[in-house]
Amino acid sequence: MVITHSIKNQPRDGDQEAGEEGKLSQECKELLLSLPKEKGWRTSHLYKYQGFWCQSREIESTISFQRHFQASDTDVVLATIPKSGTTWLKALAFAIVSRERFPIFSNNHPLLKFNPHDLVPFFEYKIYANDQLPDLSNLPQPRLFGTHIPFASLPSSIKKSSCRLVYICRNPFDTFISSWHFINKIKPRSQAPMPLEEGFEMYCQGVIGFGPFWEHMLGYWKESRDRPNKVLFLKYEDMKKDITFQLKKLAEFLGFPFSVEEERGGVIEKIAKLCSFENMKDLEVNKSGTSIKNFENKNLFRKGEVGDWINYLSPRQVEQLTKVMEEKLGASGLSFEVFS
Ligand code: PAP
Repeated sequence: MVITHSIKNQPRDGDQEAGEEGKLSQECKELLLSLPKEKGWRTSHLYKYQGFWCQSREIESTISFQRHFQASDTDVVLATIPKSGTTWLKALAFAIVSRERFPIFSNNHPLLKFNPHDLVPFFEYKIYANDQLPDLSNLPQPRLFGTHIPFASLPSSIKKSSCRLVYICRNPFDTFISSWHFINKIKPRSQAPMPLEEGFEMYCQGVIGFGPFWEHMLGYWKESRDRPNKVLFLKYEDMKKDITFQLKKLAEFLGFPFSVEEERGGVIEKIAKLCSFENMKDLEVNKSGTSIKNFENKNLFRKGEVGDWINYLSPRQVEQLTKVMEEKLGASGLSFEVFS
C-alpha cells in the first residue's frame, strides 16, 4: 500500500541543487541546457519544460513517467497545481475507494497513521523519482496516484485509457499565499526567505512550480468540459462550503457511490471529519512525520481557510492578480468567488 523510499536516494534542495543536477542522467543534463530558465522559488532555477516551469529533478522524473507508465482502466489520478488541496483530495479519494478494505469507523484506519501522500503516491516525487521503475502491478485496486503535471504532459496511456482524473483547483489568491508560506517554511535556513513582493511578481508572470497557474487550470478545465466522464473538476472553495455534496459527487464519479444505508449510517460525515483539516493536522503522523522528499508533514497543514490572502496582499496586488485572472481565464468560463 505504501511506497517507501530510502532517505539516501531522496532528492535534496536549495544549496545542494548544483550537486543534484550533477546526478541527473546525461540526457536530462543535455536537455536542461536547451531549456529557458528563471530564478527558482526554492531551488536556484526553474526550467520551462513542455510549457511549464519545474525543477530539474521533476523534469527527469516526468520524462520517466511519460515513457514508462501504463495506465489501466480502473486507475484514478488526482491532479493539482501545488497548494490547491492535494493533501485533502488524496485523503478523501483514498477513504472513498478503500472503504470496503478499511472501514471508515475503524480506530485503525490508515488515514490515522499515514499522511495522504504516503497512501496516494506522486508519480513525479515517488514512483518515478531517482530513476526508479517500481512494479506497480501489485498495488490495490483501484490504483490511486497523484500528480502536479499539467494535462498536456500526461502520458498518452492516461489520456487514451478509461482511467479517471480528478482535478482540484483553488482560487489563485489563496494558492499564492499558501505557496509563499510553504516555500519559506521548507527553505534551508542558510537561504534568505523569498520576499512576498518578489514571489507575487513571479506568480503573476506564471513562474511557479508547474505554472503558469492559468495554463495548468485550463488544461484540466477544458478536458473536464470535453470529457466529463474522464475528468472531474473540483474547487477547494466548493468543498469548504458543502463537503457532503462534493463527497457524493466525487464518490459517484469514482464509481464508488454511497448506498442509502451508508448515507443513513453517517459514512459521508465520517469521511468528511476524518479528512478534515482540523482532524488531520493534529494526528501524530502529520505533526512529526515526513512523507514527500524530506519535507515535514506539518508544513502541509497551515490554516486551511478560504480568503486568508486578504491578510497579505495590498490593494495594488489584488488589482494586478485580478487583471491576470481576467486576461487569462476570462474567456474560459472558469471563475472564482474571490471576494465573497
Ligand atoms: P501540496 O500540493 O504541497 O500537497 P496542498 O495539500 O495542495 O499541498 O496544499 C496545502 C494547503 O491545503 C494548505 O493551505 P493553507 O496554506 O492556505 O493553509 C493546507 O493548510 C491546506 N490543507 C491541508 N489539508 C487540508 C484539509 N484536510 N482540508 C482543507 N485544507 C487542507
